[in-house]
Amino acid sequence: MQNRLTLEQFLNTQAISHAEGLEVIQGLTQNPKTLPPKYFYDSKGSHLFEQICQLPEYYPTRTETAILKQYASEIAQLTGPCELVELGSGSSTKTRILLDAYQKLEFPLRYIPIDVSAGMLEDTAQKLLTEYPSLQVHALASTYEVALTKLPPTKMPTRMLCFIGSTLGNLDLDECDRFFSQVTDTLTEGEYFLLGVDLQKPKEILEAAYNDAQGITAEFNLNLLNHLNRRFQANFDLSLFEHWAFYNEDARQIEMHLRSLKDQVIHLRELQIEATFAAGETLRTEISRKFELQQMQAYLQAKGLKTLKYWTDSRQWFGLILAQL
Ligand code: AVI
Repeated sequence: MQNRLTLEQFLNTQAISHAEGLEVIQGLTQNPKTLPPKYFYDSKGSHLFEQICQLPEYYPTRTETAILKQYASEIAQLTGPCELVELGSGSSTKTRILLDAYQKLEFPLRYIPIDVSAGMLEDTAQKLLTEYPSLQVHALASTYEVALTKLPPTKMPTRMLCFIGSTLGNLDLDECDRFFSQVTDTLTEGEYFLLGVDLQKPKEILEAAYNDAQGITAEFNLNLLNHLNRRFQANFDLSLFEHWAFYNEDARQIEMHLRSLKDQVIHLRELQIEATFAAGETLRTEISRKFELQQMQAYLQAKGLKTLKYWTDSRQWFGLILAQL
């Protein structure tokens, strides 16, 4: 089994990269305070996210899964034999639907999962190798930006870069533009891009999805502070912050924040800084943009990615787009 798995690490697990240090210093000292959502995903955060995906209120995973189940074989037929590269692969649950479809057509299976959680990546890769006896896995423990510069040479006739789960929604417009420049620089002409996007819908449904009754999303949000405590030797007290998520209708995005319950000063020893929070002040930890299918296709087109086909569910809550460079 060993020679069917390659695992490469491109993460700074011990040393804190200069860029990350600066990012955190800037994010915690500016007004308003913000941090990128990648800080959710330590090992506990990755597991909490898996739990979120099962919540009754969190419709995106269930809806995208149903679309994939219905159309995976059509996707496989459209691309033909194809190497699957997945950004933010997590437990690869939805990817199995694609792998099944390619396997059913007797296409060779090669999968390049990319995730910042090295533990989750390795566990998942081992499980997949047992489940798919002919599968080859080349896993990259990495951020997207680095991974796209480190992709192994293709061993198949073509590649499909999968960015499902509406993770695109967690990037702001500038980040999105930079991301697509990197994607189109990485893919060669004729290669595919599979994109899953969460669509606009009534505010009540959106807000319920990010304020679940069991409080798992709140735990996920607060766990970011634990991650910072460990990573940067900080002293955040989780009981002195609360989860706050709402739909910003003008920006068409869910915003997740952590709100300080009192005036407090946080020390981040590793970065040699103090972050001052006033009572009620918030740290924005995530945006989750909600899209419109037509607009997204036009956006992709402007970036050089032509939509071959798109699919949605009966309520039009989620969209899946297959595009080609
Ligand atoms: C990973 N990402 C697409 C999720 C989302 O819905 O934006 C992250 C998440 N945050 C809270 N719940 C789920």
